[in-house]
Amino acid sequence: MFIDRAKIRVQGGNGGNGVTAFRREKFVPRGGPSGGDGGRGGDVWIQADGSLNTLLHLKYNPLHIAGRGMHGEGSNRSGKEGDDAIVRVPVGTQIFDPRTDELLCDLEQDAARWLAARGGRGGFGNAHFATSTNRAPRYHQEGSAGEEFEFQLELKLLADVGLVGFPNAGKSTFISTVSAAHPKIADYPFTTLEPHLGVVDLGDFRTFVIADIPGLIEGAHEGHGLGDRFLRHIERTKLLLHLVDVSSASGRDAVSDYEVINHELAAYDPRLAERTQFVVATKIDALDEPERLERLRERAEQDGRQFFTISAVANKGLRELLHAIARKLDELRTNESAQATTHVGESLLVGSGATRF
Ligand SMILES: Nc1nc2c(ncn2[C@@H]2O[C@H](COP(=O)(O)OP(=O)(O)OP(=O)(O)O)[C@@H](O)[C@H]2O)c(=O)[nH]1
Ligand SMILES: [Mg+2]
Repeated sequence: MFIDRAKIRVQGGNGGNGVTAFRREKFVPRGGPSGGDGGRGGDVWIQADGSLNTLLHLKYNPLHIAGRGMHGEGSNRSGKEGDDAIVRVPVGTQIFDPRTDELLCDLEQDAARWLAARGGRGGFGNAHFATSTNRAPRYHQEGSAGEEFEFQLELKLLADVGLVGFPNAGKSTFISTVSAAHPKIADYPFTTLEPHLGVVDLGDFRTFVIADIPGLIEGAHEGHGLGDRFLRHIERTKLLLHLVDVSSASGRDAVSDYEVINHELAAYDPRLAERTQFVVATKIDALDEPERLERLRERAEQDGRQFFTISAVANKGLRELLHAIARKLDELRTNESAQATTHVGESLLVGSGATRF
């Protein structure tokens, strides 16, 4: 089962207590204070793990407590530190404060980690308190409690390319042909009930990640079909592949399908509707009315969108499409970094303008 929201409670380990003790040895009549310090409690970390893709494991296991520090002992022995607890989450998990909905951290990289709760300090033993005027203190300090918090976790999968389209458009067939992902495929709507990621490898270190999500239908933004909540998993993609079934067997109108999906994208988030979109006519091996294809091509061109035709089953048009995706991603990435540089440049300009005054 795929779960993309979970609430967890984290608790740093309590610090160990210091201890009051005195040296007792033969021939040492009045041994000094020798009570050691308590150990620190362990911390709780939330850490991204590339091998996970759901928050399911946290749904039924919401409490995470780090190890407590051991108490200090005689002979100036400090207590052992508590072990850290590590809460593993998929890459792309965001951590929110459930009281304010503030985003606290976005774990976008594998192995990135965030300190969620600090362990308590260990208490000092009596040896710590010995001074020239008080050589035999008979007190020690208790350890302090670890921090305790609740966090809301939300997974937004990280992919370069998102697949959108009606149920049965051929999204899962496409991703399973071009990557190692194996979502279920069948000739009924809503076969895919959860998102899947697939890595496409074009060789020469050119790889990108595609996300397949459940199909959308008219009114998805009002909860029709499976609703539009899975769109959050393509929010962070750079490019959308809009798959439209143009085969006559579909019994659907390709142009109206195309418009409905774009309408749903806009209703979910206008920025998603503006994202670079390739329009991809699918199942062209089963195309027996070419005008269906041509009408869709014209409609896509009207919107200034690149148009492709494929058949995942007959392996037609896939290579061209994949290479076009790789080129587009390169271009989008270059633009992004160029924009970042102008930003720096602009702020410098503003700075120098101000000093002229
Ligand atoms: N003839 C033909 N059939 C295809 C092609 N691609 C997919 N299909 C068939 O179309 C049906 C639906 O394919 P899926 O890949 O499950 O479609 P989907 O878009 O993932 O559907 P949902 O998961 O329900 O949203 C299946 O019966 C596939 O075999 C194709 O290129 N040619
Ligand atoms: Mg599917």
